[in-house]
Amino acid sequence: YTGPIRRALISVSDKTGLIGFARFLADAGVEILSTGGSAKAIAGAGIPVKEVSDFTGFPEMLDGRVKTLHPKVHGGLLGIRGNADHEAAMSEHGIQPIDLLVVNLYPFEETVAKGAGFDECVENIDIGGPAMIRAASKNHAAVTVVVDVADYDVVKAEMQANNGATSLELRRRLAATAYARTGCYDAAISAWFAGQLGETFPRRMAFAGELKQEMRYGENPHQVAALYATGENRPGIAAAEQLQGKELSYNNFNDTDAAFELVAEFDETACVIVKHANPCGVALGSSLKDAYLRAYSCDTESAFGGIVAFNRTLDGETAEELSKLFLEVIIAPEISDDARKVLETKKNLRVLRTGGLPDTKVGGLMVKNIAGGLLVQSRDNLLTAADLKVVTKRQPTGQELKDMLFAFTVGKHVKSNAIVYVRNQMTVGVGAGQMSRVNSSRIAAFRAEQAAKAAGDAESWAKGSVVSSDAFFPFADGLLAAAEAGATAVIQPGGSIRDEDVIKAADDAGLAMVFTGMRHFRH
Ligand code: 93A
Repeated sequence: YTGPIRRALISVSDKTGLIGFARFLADAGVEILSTGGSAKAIAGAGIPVKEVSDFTGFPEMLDGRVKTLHPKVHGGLLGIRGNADHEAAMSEHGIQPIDLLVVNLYPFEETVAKGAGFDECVENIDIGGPAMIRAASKNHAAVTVVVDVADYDVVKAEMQANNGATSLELRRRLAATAYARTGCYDAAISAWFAGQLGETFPRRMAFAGELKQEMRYGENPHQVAALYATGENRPGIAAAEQLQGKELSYNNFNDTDAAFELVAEFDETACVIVKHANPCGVALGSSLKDAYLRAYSCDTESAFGGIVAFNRTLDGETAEELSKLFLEVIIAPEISDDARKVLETKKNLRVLRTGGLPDTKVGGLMVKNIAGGLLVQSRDNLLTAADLKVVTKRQPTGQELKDMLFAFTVGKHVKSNAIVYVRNQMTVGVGAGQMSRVNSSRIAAFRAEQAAKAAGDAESWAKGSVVSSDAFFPFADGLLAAAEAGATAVIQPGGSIRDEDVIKAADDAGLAMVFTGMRHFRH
């Protein structure tokens, strides 16, 4: 049977749009069955409705845990239309077909998100709803299933255009959506449960996400791409509000994430400029404008077409400076009205506000695809500050120590091998993504010379700087390259079998060096 919809079962927690849709169905001559709260809302609007308990002849019971779990409901959803055996069994048992199922589930995800206790979360695990959704979807040859308020309109439009019937194509599409919904629902429940048990790696893991945006292309034009929001309660790029500009591209999302996660590491006023997911300038400043200008001066060449992130409200005077450069994205917790006015004239420039800064210390898992699997690890959410060990004869000065911690923090966000030169709370040279540490050192030193040149200074900005390495120096050469460039102090994890050689080289060169005991590879 694929004729007009004659009987619908409606059971919804989110009652948005319910009355309008129910009225449309009633006017189309559809008999409406419904559960307690939904039935009450429908009847309250003066629309004819039959309680499911009247339909099944069985009361809702056990505090609503058993409402729709009845053969008259599931038989009505599952019986194959036009199958003689099924139809005989249905009529023998007084089972009437249900052609349309409208269900949205108990708000389990929202209950967890609002921090509810264990029992309340458990009580919000919907059983009857998913059972009906899965039954109706299996029988999509005849049954239309709606799990999303946003789909009321397409069903209505098809019924109107089609004498009250829906097309097989739409029913299949809705069934696919419905299984995705129950899949994500169970993924959320299982993730929550694993968390309650303290299990980081349960035997099976499902990842739930909601399509937020399809992009014109991926990392390259021949790749397709989309953003799925995980619903994590974390201010950041996926949940940011875009105030102006072109749609964000895949690379924009990736780079902006890198920039914002780094700038959020600092308590002081800071600015980060990112290109190709690596910071090309990071600085603290006496003001936001000062931070930006200092970050920019680190590498004026690479900053062109870059992503700029701030950890303070973007103000007008900083926006004036930003508007002098071609940029792809600006992101900040808040954007002041003055700044908005200044940036408005740049139609293509993407401006994002996140409403806050993420807690960079928070835990959680990170996922990366490999052939045939997913690599999962905890976030690199730690940074040693208390545990520094001075290993050289010379103690670092207070300023060196401050700069070393700044450099090591930046280094955590630079692709390995990562070498970062810092002077006075700003990067002066970044060496990223090289296969040999000594080459990263050379590149960083070269960048410090270029920065000096661009500023009209005779002496490399590496002079009097400190240098950070994301992993230990396996040989003295990387360290010697830094000393040669003019660095006076070194921060690195330590732990090489040649640590003694490296320490001796540092002592010979008069450097101060601290070991953090913690490595920060990033690939
Ligand atoms: O507790 S349940 O798992 N048991 C059921 O038999 C059942 N049937 C529908 N929850 C059940 N539902 C859910 O009730 C629906 O998925 C919907 O979210 C909610 C609607 O309840 P009401 O109409 O009373 O507001």
